[in-house]
Amino acid sequence: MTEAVLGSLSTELIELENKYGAHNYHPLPVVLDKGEGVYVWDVEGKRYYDFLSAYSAVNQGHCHPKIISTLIEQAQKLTLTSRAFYNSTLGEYEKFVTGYFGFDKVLPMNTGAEAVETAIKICRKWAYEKKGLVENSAQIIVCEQNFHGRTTTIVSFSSDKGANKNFGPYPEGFIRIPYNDIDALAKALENPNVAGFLVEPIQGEAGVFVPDEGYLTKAHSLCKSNNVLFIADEVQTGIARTGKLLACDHESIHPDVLILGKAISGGVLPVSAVLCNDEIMEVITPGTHGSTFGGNPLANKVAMAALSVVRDEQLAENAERLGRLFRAEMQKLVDETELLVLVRGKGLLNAVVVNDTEDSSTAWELCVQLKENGLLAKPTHGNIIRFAPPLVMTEEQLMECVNIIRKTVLAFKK
Ligand code: IF1
Repeated sequence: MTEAVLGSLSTELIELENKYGAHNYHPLPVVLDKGEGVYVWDVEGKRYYDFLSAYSAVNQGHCHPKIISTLIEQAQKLTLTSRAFYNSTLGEYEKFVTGYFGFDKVLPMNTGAEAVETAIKICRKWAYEKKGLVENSAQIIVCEQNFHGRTTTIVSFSSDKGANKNFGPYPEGFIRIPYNDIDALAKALENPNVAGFLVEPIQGEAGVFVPDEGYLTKAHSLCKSNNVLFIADEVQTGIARTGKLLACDHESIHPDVLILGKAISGGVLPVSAVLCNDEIMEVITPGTHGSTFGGNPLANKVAMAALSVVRDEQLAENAERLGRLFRAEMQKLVDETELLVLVRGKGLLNAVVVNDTEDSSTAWELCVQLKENGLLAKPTHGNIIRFAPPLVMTEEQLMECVNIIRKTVLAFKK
Protein backbone atom coordinates (compact mmCIF):
# COMPACT_ATOMS: atom_id res chain seq x y z
CA MET A 1 0.00 0.00 0.00
CA THR A 2 1.60 3.31 -1.06
CA GLU A 3 1.68 5.64 1.94
CA ALA A 4 2.16 9.30 1.11
CA VAL A 5 5.18 11.26 2.32
CA LEU A 6 3.80 13.35 5.18
CA GLY A 7 5.00 16.60 6.75
CA SER A 8 6.32 16.40 10.30
CA LEU A 9 3.34 18.28 11.80
CA SER A 10 0.89 15.98 10.00
CA THR A 11 2.79 12.97 11.28
CA GLU A 12 2.79 14.31 14.83
CA LEU A 13 -0.95 15.02 14.77
CA ILE A 14 -1.80 11.63 13.26
CA GLU A 15 0.20 9.99 16.04
CA LEU A 16 -1.83 11.91 18.62
CA GLU A 17 -5.10 10.66 17.09
CA ASN A 18 -3.76 7.10 17.00
CA LYS A 19 -2.59 7.23 20.59
CA TYR A 20 -5.50 9.01 22.26
CA GLY A 21 -8.47 8.39 19.95
CA ALA A 22 -10.64 5.32 19.36
CA HIS A 23 -9.71 3.68 16.07
CA ASN A 24 -13.22 3.75 14.61
CA TYR A 25 -12.04 5.21 11.32
CA HIS A 26 -9.20 4.64 8.85
CA PRO A 27 -8.72 8.18 7.53
CA LEU A 28 -6.81 9.11 4.40
CA PRO A 29 -3.31 10.32 5.44
CA VAL A 30 -4.06 14.07 5.42
CA VAL A 31 -4.53 16.44 8.39
CA LEU A 32 -6.96 19.24 7.61
CA ASP A 33 -6.64 22.60 9.27
CA LYS A 34 -8.75 25.10 7.30
CA GLY A 35 -11.75 25.11 4.98
CA GLU A 36 -13.25 27.73 2.70
CA GLY A 37 -15.86 27.02 0.03
CA VAL A 38 -14.76 24.06 -2.10
CA TYR A 39 -11.23 24.09 -0.65
CA VAL A 40 -9.55 22.66 2.43
CA TRP A 41 -5.92 23.12 3.53
CA ASP A 42 -3.74 20.69 5.45
CA VAL A 43 -1.53 21.70 8.36
CA GLU A 44 1.41 22.18 6.00
CA GLY A 45 -0.65 24.69 4.04
CA LYS A 46 -1.31 22.50 0.98
CA ARG A 47 -4.70 23.20 -0.66
CA TYR A 48 -7.12 20.50 -1.84
CA TYR A 49 -10.47 20.33 -3.53
CA ASP A 50 -12.85 18.67 -1.08
CA PHE A 51 -14.74 15.95 -3.00
CA LEU A 52 -16.33 14.40 0.06
CA SER A 53 -17.95 17.51 1.64
CA ALA A 54 -17.85 15.84 5.08
CA TYR A 55 -20.20 13.15 3.73
CA SER A 56 -22.49 15.78 2.16
CA ALA A 57 -22.73 17.96 5.27
CA VAL A 58 -20.98 21.03 3.80
CA ASN A 59 -23.13 21.34 0.65
CA GLN A 60 -22.95 25.13 1.10
CA GLY A 61 -19.14 25.02 1.09
CA HIS A 62 -16.80 25.18 4.08
CA CYS A 63 -17.35 28.09 6.50
CA HIS A 64 -19.94 29.88 4.37
CA PRO A 65 -19.74 33.56 5.49
CA LYS A 66 -23.52 33.99 5.90
CA ILE A 67 -23.81 30.87 8.06
CA ILE A 68 -20.72 31.65 10.12
CA SER A 69 -21.80 35.25 10.79
CA THR A 70 -25.19 33.94 11.94
CA LEU A 71 -23.43 31.45 14.21
CA ILE A 72 -21.21 34.16 15.75
CA GLU A 73 -24.10 36.58 16.29
CA GLN A 74 -26.32 33.98 18.00
CA ALA A 75 -23.42 32.48 19.96
CA GLN A 76 -22.92 35.85 21.64
CA LYS A 77 -26.60 36.06 22.58
CA LEU A 78 -28.03 32.65 23.61
CA THR A 79 -26.84 29.16 22.68
CA LEU A 80 -28.94 26.71 24.70
CA THR A 81 -32.01 26.87 26.96
CA SER A 82 -33.22 23.24 26.81
CA ARG A 83 -36.91 22.73 25.93
CA ALA A 84 -37.88 23.18 29.58
CA PHE A 85 -38.60 26.74 28.47
CA TYR A 86 -39.68 28.37 25.24
CA ASN A 87 -37.04 30.34 23.35
CA SER A 88 -37.17 33.25 20.93
CA THR A 89 -35.80 31.31 17.92
CA LEU A 90 -37.59 27.93 17.96
CA GLY A 91 -41.05 28.99 16.76
CA GLU A 92 -39.49 31.11 14.01
CA TYR A 93 -37.33 28.15 12.90
CA GLU A 94 -40.19 25.64 13.07
CA LYS A 95 -42.38 27.89 10.91
CA PHE A 96 -39.49 28.42 8.48
CA VAL A 97 -38.44 24.77 8.08
CA THR A 98 -41.96 23.30 7.89
CA GLY A 99 -42.83 25.88 5.24
CA TYR A 100 -39.55 25.25 3.41
CA PHE A 101 -40.24 21.48 3.03
CA GLY A 102 -44.07 21.52 3.07
CA PHE A 103 -45.06 19.77 6.32
CA ASP A 104 -47.23 20.74 9.28
CA LYS A 105 -44.73 19.98 12.03
CA VAL A 106 -41.03 19.37 12.79
CA LEU A 107 -39.33 17.57 15.68
CA PRO A 108 -35.82 19.09 16.00
CA MET A 109 -32.94 16.76 16.91
CA ASN A 110 -29.13 16.85 16.51
CA THR A 111 -27.56 13.96 14.59
CA GLY A 112 -28.90 12.00 11.65
CA ALA A 113 -29.06 8.79 13.66
CA GLU A 114 -31.07 10.54 16.36
CA ALA A 115 -33.52 11.71 13.70
CA VAL A 116 -33.80 8.18 12.29
CA GLU A 117 -34.44 6.81 15.80
CA THR A 118 -37.04 9.55 16.31
CA ALA A 119 -38.76 8.60 13.05
CA ILE A 120 -38.83 4.93 14.13
CA LYS A 121 -40.44 5.92 17.46
CA ILE A 122 -43.03 8.16 15.74
CA CYS A 123 -43.84 5.42 13.21
CA ARG A 124 -44.35 2.78 15.90
CA LYS A 125 -46.45 5.08 18.13
CA TRP A 126 -48.57 6.07 15.13
CA ALA A 127 -49.05 2.35 14.28
CA TYR A 128 -50.40 1.55 17.76
CA GLU A 129 -52.41 4.71 18.38
CA LYS A 130 -53.69 5.51 14.87
CA LYS A 131 -53.42 2.36 12.74
CA GLY A 132 -54.57 0.16 15.61
CA LEU A 133 -51.79 -2.43 15.62
CA VAL A 134 -51.38 -4.52 18.75
CA GLU A 135 -48.67 -2.98 20.96
CA ASN A 136 -45.13 -4.34 20.28
CA SER A 137 -46.24 -5.94 17.00
CA ALA A 138 -45.17 -3.13 14.63
CA GLN A 139 -42.73 -4.03 11.82
CA ILE A 140 -40.71 -1.51 9.79
CA ILE A 141 -39.44 -2.53 6.36
CA VAL A 142 -35.86 -1.54 5.52
CA CYS A 143 -33.57 -2.33 2.58
CA GLU A 144 -30.49 -4.47 2.13
CA GLN A 145 -27.29 -2.36 2.05
CA ASN A 146 -29.05 0.41 3.99
CA PHE A 147 -27.20 3.01 6.00
CA HIS A 148 -29.19 4.97 8.56
CA GLY A 149 -26.66 5.59 11.34
CA ARG A 150 -24.75 3.79 14.05
CA THR A 151 -27.03 3.27 17.09
CA THR A 152 -27.61 -0.31 18.27
CA THR A 153 -31.18 -0.30 16.95
CA ILE A 154 -30.14 1.07 13.55
CA VAL A 155 -27.16 -1.27 13.08
CA SER A 156 -29.41 -4.18 14.10
CA PHE A 157 -31.08 -3.93 10.67
CA SER A 158 -27.89 -3.21 8.72
CA SER A 159 -26.75 -5.83 6.23
CA ASP A 160 -23.14 -4.69 6.78
CA LYS A 161 -21.55 -7.22 9.13
CA GLY A 162 -18.78 -4.72 9.90
CA ALA A 163 -21.42 -2.32 11.22
CA ASN A 164 -23.27 -4.72 13.51
CA LYS A 165 -21.05 -7.67 14.49
CA ASN A 166 -20.86 -8.12 18.27
CA PHE A 167 -23.25 -5.31 19.03
CA GLY A 168 -26.13 -7.67 19.88
CA PRO A 169 -28.57 -8.62 21.25
CA TYR A 170 -30.55 -6.83 18.59
CA PRO A 171 -34.04 -5.33 18.98
CA GLU A 172 -36.90 -6.81 16.90
CA GLY A 173 -39.36 -5.20 14.55
CA PHE A 174 -37.52 -4.80 11.24
CA ILE A 175 -37.92 -6.67 7.93
CA ARG A 176 -35.10 -6.38 5.36
CA ILE A 177 -35.88 -6.58 1.65
CA PRO A 178 -33.77 -6.01 -1.49
CA TYR A 179 -33.42 -2.35 -2.51
CA ASN A 180 -35.03 -1.24 -5.78
CA ASP A 181 -37.32 -4.33 -5.84
CA ILE A 182 -41.00 -3.37 -5.96
CA ASP A 183 -42.23 -6.99 -5.91
CA ALA A 184 -40.26 -7.65 -2.72
CA LEU A 185 -41.87 -4.57 -1.13
CA ALA A 186 -45.36 -5.60 -2.25
CA LYS A 187 -44.79 -9.06 -0.75
CA ALA A 188 -43.48 -7.64 2.54
CA LEU A 189 -46.52 -5.34 2.73
CA GLU A 190 -48.82 -8.38 2.88
CA ASN A 191 -47.83 -8.54 6.55
CA PRO A 192 -50.65 -6.64 8.34
CA ASN A 193 -48.26 -5.56 11.11
CA VAL A 194 -46.13 -3.39 8.86
CA ALA A 195 -46.10 0.22 10.14
CA GLY A 196 -43.55 1.89 7.91
CA PHE A 197 -41.05 1.63 5.04
CA LEU A 198 -37.73 3.34 5.85
CA VAL A 199 -35.70 4.01 2.70
CA GLU A 200 -32.85 6.12 1.31
CA PRO A 201 -34.00 7.61 -2.04
CA ILE A 202 -30.42 6.90 -3.21
CA GLN A 203 -28.25 4.53 -1.18
CA GLY A 204 -25.19 6.61 -0.33
CA GLU A 205 -22.80 4.49 1.71
CA ALA A 206 -23.68 1.37 -0.25
CA GLY A 207 -21.98 3.07 -3.18
CA VAL A 208 -24.45 5.64 -4.58
CA PHE A 209 -27.05 3.19 -5.82
CA VAL A 210 -29.72 5.10 -7.77
CA PRO A 211 -32.93 3.06 -7.94
CA ASP A 212 -34.84 2.59 -11.21
CA GLU A 213 -36.92 5.54 -12.41
CA GLY A 214 -40.36 5.14 -10.81
CA TYR A 215 -39.26 2.90 -7.93
CA LEU A 216 -39.92 5.58 -5.32
CA THR A 217 -43.28 6.46 -6.86
CA LYS A 218 -44.44 2.82 -6.87
CA ALA A 219 -43.11 2.27 -3.34
CA HIS A 220 -44.86 5.39 -2.09
CA SER A 221 -48.11 4.32 -3.73
CA LEU A 222 -47.88 0.78 -2.30
CA CYS A 223 -47.34 2.24 1.18
CA LYS A 224 -50.33 4.53 0.75
CA SER A 225 -52.62 1.70 -0.30
CA ASN A 226 -51.47 -0.42 2.65
CA ASN A 227 -51.76 2.39 5.24
CA VAL A 228 -48.00 2.20 5.87
CA LEU A 229 -45.81 5.28 6.44
CA PHE A 230 -43.30 6.08 3.69
CA ILE A 231 -40.25 7.32 5.65
CA ALA A 232 -37.56 9.00 3.52
CA ASP A 233 -34.08 9.18 5.00
CA GLU A 234 -32.69 12.24 3.17
CA VAL A 235 -29.86 12.86 5.61
CA GLN A 236 -27.35 12.45 2.79
CA THR A 237 -29.48 12.92 -0.36
CA GLY A 238 -31.38 15.97 0.88
CA ILE A 239 -30.54 19.69 0.92
CA ALA A 240 -29.97 19.96 -2.86
CA ARG A 241 -27.25 17.27 -3.06
CA THR A 242 -28.89 15.27 -5.89
CA GLY A 243 -29.93 18.25 -8.03
CA LYS A 244 -33.33 18.82 -6.37
CA LEU A 245 -34.05 20.10 -2.88
CA LEU A 246 -34.89 16.50 -1.92
CA ALA A 247 -34.10 13.33 -3.85
CA CYS A 248 -37.83 12.50 -3.51
CA ASP A 249 -38.53 15.60 -5.62
CA HIS A 250 -37.11 13.82 -8.70
CA GLU A 251 -40.31 11.74 -8.63
CA SER A 252 -42.50 14.43 -7.06
CA ILE A 253 -43.35 12.25 -4.08
CA HIS A 254 -44.05 13.72 -0.66
CA PRO A 255 -42.93 11.29 2.08
CA ASP A 256 -45.15 10.77 5.15
CA VAL A 257 -42.06 11.27 7.31
CA LEU A 258 -38.95 13.18 6.16
CA ILE A 259 -35.61 12.75 7.94
CA LEU A 260 -32.96 15.47 7.48
CA GLY A 261 -29.47 16.07 8.88
CA LYS A 262 -25.95 17.00 7.72
CA ALA A 263 -26.26 19.99 5.37
CA ILE A 264 -29.42 21.35 7.04
CA SER A 265 -26.82 23.25 9.11
CA GLY A 266 -24.21 23.59 6.35
CA GLY A 267 -21.94 21.35 8.42
CA VAL A 268 -21.46 24.11 11.00
CA LEU A 269 -22.91 22.15 13.94
CA PRO A 270 -25.07 19.01 14.37
CA VAL A 271 -28.67 19.70 13.37
CA SER A 272 -31.26 17.14 12.30
CA ALA A 273 -35.01 17.12 11.93
CA VAL A 274 -38.03 14.88 11.46
CA LEU A 275 -40.93 16.44 9.56
CA CYS A 276 -44.47 15.09 9.14
CA ASN A 277 -48.07 16.28 9.20
CA ASP A 278 -50.28 16.77 12.24
CA GLU A 279 -52.13 13.44 12.06
CA ILE A 280 -48.79 11.66 12.51
CA MET A 281 -46.85 14.10 14.74
CA GLU A 282 -49.72 14.43 17.21
CA VAL A 283 -48.80 11.02 18.68
CA ILE A 284 -45.82 12.83 20.25
CA THR A 285 -46.98 14.39 23.53
CA PRO A 286 -45.06 15.98 26.43
CA GLY A 287 -42.61 13.52 27.95
CA THR A 288 -42.71 11.00 25.07
CA HIS A 289 -39.54 12.23 23.35
CA GLY A 290 -36.82 14.84 23.85
CA SER A 291 -33.19 15.95 23.62
CA THR A 292 -31.03 18.39 25.56
CA PHE A 293 -29.80 20.20 22.44
CA GLY A 294 -32.72 19.55 20.08
CA GLY A 295 -34.09 22.89 18.83
CA ASN A 296 -31.41 25.00 20.48
CA PRO A 297 -31.17 28.68 19.46
CA LEU A 298 -27.77 28.28 17.81
CA ALA A 299 -28.99 25.36 15.70
CA ASN A 300 -32.22 27.13 14.80
CA LYS A 301 -30.53 30.29 13.51
CA VAL A 302 -27.74 28.39 11.74
CA ALA A 303 -30.21 26.05 10.01
CA MET A 304 -32.31 28.97 8.75
CA ALA A 305 -29.18 30.63 7.36
CA ALA A 306 -27.93 27.36 5.81
CA LEU A 307 -31.27 26.64 4.13
CA SER A 308 -31.52 30.24 2.91
CA VAL A 309 -28.12 29.88 1.23
CA VAL A 310 -29.34 26.74 -0.59
CA ARG A 311 -32.30 28.68 -1.99
CA ASP A 312 -30.61 32.06 -2.60
CA GLU A 313 -27.57 30.55 -4.34
CA GLN A 314 -29.71 28.04 -6.32
CA LEU A 315 -27.53 25.15 -5.18
CA ALA A 316 -29.93 22.45 -6.39
CA GLU A 317 -29.86 23.84 -9.93
CA ASN A 318 -26.08 24.11 -9.77
CA ALA A 319 -25.78 20.53 -8.54
CA GLU A 320 -28.05 19.30 -11.34
CA ARG A 321 -26.06 21.09 -14.04
CA LEU A 322 -22.57 20.30 -12.74
CA GLY A 323 -23.57 16.72 -11.94
CA ARG A 324 -24.49 16.06 -15.57
CA LEU A 325 -21.19 17.59 -16.70
CA PHE A 326 -19.22 15.53 -14.16
CA ARG A 327 -20.84 12.23 -15.16
CA ALA A 328 -20.33 12.99 -18.86
CA GLU A 329 -16.62 13.68 -18.27
CA MET A 330 -16.23 10.60 -16.07
CA GLN A 331 -17.96 8.47 -18.71
CA LYS A 332 -15.32 9.60 -21.24
CA LEU A 333 -12.65 8.45 -18.79
CA VAL A 334 -14.45 5.12 -18.20
CA ASP A 335 -14.47 4.59 -21.97
CA GLU A 336 -10.75 5.37 -22.11
CA THR A 337 -9.33 3.22 -19.34
CA GLU A 338 -9.64 -0.34 -18.03
CA LEU A 339 -9.22 0.99 -14.50
CA LEU A 340 -12.79 2.35 -14.18
CA VAL A 341 -15.94 0.31 -14.79
CA LEU A 342 -18.76 2.85 -14.53
CA VAL A 343 -19.92 6.15 -13.12
CA ARG A 344 -23.35 6.64 -11.49
CA GLY A 345 -25.19 9.20 -9.44
CA LYS A 346 -27.55 12.13 -9.43
CA GLY A 347 -26.71 15.80 -9.06
CA LEU A 348 -23.40 16.06 -7.23
CA LEU A 349 -23.73 12.72 -5.45
CA ASN A 350 -21.71 10.47 -7.74
CA ALA A 351 -19.44 7.45 -7.56
CA VAL A 352 -17.11 5.58 -9.88
CA VAL A 353 -16.62 1.83 -9.65
CA VAL A 354 -12.99 0.78 -9.89
CA ASN A 355 -12.14 -2.32 -11.90
CA ASP A 356 -10.96 -4.46 -9.01
CA THR A 357 -12.37 -6.68 -6.30
CA GLU A 358 -14.16 -5.20 -3.29
CA ASP A 359 -11.31 -6.26 -0.99
CA SER A 360 -8.60 -4.75 -3.21
CA SER A 361 -6.73 -1.62 -2.18
CA THR A 362 -6.92 -0.08 -5.66
CA ALA A 363 -9.65 2.46 -4.84
CA TRP A 364 -7.81 3.45 -1.67
CA GLU A 365 -4.51 3.86 -3.52
CA LEU A 366 -6.23 5.89 -6.21
CA CYS A 367 -7.55 8.18 -3.46
CA VAL A 368 -4.04 8.53 -2.02
CA GLN A 369 -2.80 9.55 -5.48
CA LEU A 370 -5.73 11.95 -5.89
CA LYS A 371 -4.71 13.51 -2.58
CA GLU A 372 -1.16 13.92 -3.81
CA ASN A 373 -2.64 15.68 -6.85
CA GLY A 374 -4.80 18.04 -4.75
CA LEU A 375 -8.23 16.38 -4.57
CA LEU A 376 -9.72 14.62 -1.55
CA ALA A 377 -12.12 11.73 -2.03
CA LYS A 378 -12.57 8.42 -0.23
CA PRO A 379 -13.78 4.95 -1.19
CA THR A 380 -17.15 3.95 0.25
CA HIS A 381 -17.13 0.17 0.03
CA GLY A 382 -13.99 -1.42 -1.32
CA ASN A 383 -13.83 -0.57 -4.99
CA ILE A 384 -16.26 2.37 -5.14
CA ILE A 385 -15.07 5.98 -4.88
CA ARG A 386 -17.71 8.56 -3.94
CA PHE A 387 -17.29 12.02 -5.52
CA ALA A 388 -19.38 14.66 -3.76
CA PRO A 389 -17.99 18.22 -3.83
CA PRO A 390 -19.70 21.20 -2.19
CA LEU A 391 -22.63 22.42 -4.32
CA VAL A 392 -21.16 25.93 -4.58
CA MET A 393 -18.53 24.68 -7.06
CA THR A 394 -18.15 26.57 -10.35
CA GLU A 395 -17.94 24.90 -13.74
CA GLU A 396 -14.31 26.02 -14.04
CA GLN A 397 -13.42 24.44 -10.68
CA LEU A 398 -15.27 21.25 -11.61
CA MET A 399 -13.36 20.94 -14.87
CA GLU A 400 -10.09 21.44 -12.99
CA CYS A 401 -11.13 18.55 -10.73
CA VAL A 402 -12.11 16.41 -13.71
CA ASN A 403 -8.61 16.99 -15.08
CA ILE A 404 -7.02 16.04 -11.74
CA ILE A 405 -9.05 12.81 -11.67
CA ARG A 406 -8.25 12.09 -15.31
CA LYS A 407 -4.52 12.73 -14.87
CA THR A 408 -4.42 10.56 -11.74
CA VAL A 409 -6.35 7.66 -13.24
CA LEU A 410 -4.38 7.59 -16.50
CA ALA A 411 -1.06 7.72 -14.63
CA PHE A 412 -2.09 5.14 -12.01
CA LYS A 413 0.11 2.07 -11.64
CA LYS A 414 -1.20 -0.70 -9.37
C1 IF1 B 1 -20.18 7.11 9.51
C2 IF1 B 1 -22.15 8.50 4.20
C3 IF1 B 1 -22.34 6.71 5.83
C4 IF1 B 1 -26.57 8.72 6.44
C5 IF1 B 1 -27.94 8.47 6.23
C6 IF1 B 1 -28.39 8.68 8.54
C7 IF1 B 1 -27.04 8.93 8.81
C8 IF1 B 1 -26.10 8.96 7.75
C9 IF1 B 1 -28.46 8.22 4.83
C10 IF1 B 1 -26.62 9.16 10.25
C11 IF1 B 1 -24.67 9.23 8.06
C12 IF1 B 1 -22.38 9.33 7.57
C13 IF1 B 1 -21.98 8.68 8.85
C14 IF1 B 1 -20.52 8.34 8.73
C15 IF1 B 1 -20.24 8.16 7.26
C16 IF1 B 1 -21.38 8.82 6.55
C17 IF1 B 1 -21.99 7.94 5.56
F1 IF1 B 1 -22.91 7.76 3.44
F2 IF1 B 1 -22.70 9.69 4.39
F3 IF1 B 1 -20.94 8.56 3.70
F4 IF1 B 1 -21.87 6.09 6.77
F5 IF1 B 1 -23.14 6.08 5.06
N1 IF1 B 1 -28.81 8.45 7.28
N2 IF1 B 1 -23.77 9.09 7.19
O1 IF1 B 1 -25.69 8.73 5.39
O2 IF1 B 1 -26.28 10.50 10.44
O3 IF1 B 1 -25.73 10.20 12.86
O4 IF1 B 1 -23.88 10.40 11.20
O5 IF1 B 1 -25.33 12.39 11.70
O6 IF1 B 1 -20.90 6.77 10.44
O7 IF1 B 1 -19.14 6.49 9.17
P1 IF1 B 1 -25.25 10.88 11.61
